Amino acid sequence: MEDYRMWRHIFKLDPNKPIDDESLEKICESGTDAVIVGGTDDVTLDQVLDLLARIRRYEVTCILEVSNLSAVTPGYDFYFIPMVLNTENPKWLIDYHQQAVKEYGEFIEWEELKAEGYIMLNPESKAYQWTDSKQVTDEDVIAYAQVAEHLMHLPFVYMEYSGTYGDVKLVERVSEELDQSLLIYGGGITTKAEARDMARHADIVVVGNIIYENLNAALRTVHAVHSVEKIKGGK
Ligand code: 1GP
Repeated sequence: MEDYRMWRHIFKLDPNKPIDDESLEKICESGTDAVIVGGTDDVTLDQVLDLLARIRRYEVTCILEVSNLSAVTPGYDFYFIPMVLNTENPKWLIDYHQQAVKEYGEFIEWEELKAEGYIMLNPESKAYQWTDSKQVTDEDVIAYAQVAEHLMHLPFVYMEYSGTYGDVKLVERVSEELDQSLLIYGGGITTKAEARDMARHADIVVVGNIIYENLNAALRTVHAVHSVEKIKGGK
């Protein structure tokens, strides 16, 4: 199985946004470490199957980020399971997960599942609003990251700024707290410099929207991320 602890760059494809074959080929052959298929809502099984079949023409590791139980299919390399740490509604933290296991537990290959402790940080984003997330201070964020690592032993902590570029200083502070959980940064990356600045502190940088707005700019982030060393060791 892929050593996800070595990954640095991931492209996230939104099943609700069309992408032509040529662009998809460029994404899959870009040298990125993995491609995530994931959207906030309205994700259908047809879309998830269609992207799976098209991405499977290439060698790249292919991940489904599960947001909707009716849109899950076998065949992906990994299934990333968001657990929203700063939600006000426990269904986004644990209830949907428990219900899914109750219903499908016997089919689950547990080693393909990886939990992501999400910290939603852009109140304007659909993901933040959809998951009933609440506003948090920097100290709250640090504490959530500590809970994720020390109490929950999650493989990933995901600082989710979806749609807006985040606070590099805060990403750096969270990074300094984590020794075991890998830090994923996602949100608003449009340039090489932005990608590089986050890659100095985050283990993994996720690039989403810009794929659909400026494909070449998106492709340039792969090399940008791979060309910088993460500052803090420990992992
Ligand atoms: C979204 O974190 C990802 O879940 C990436 O964010 O779409 O803003 O790049 P962007």
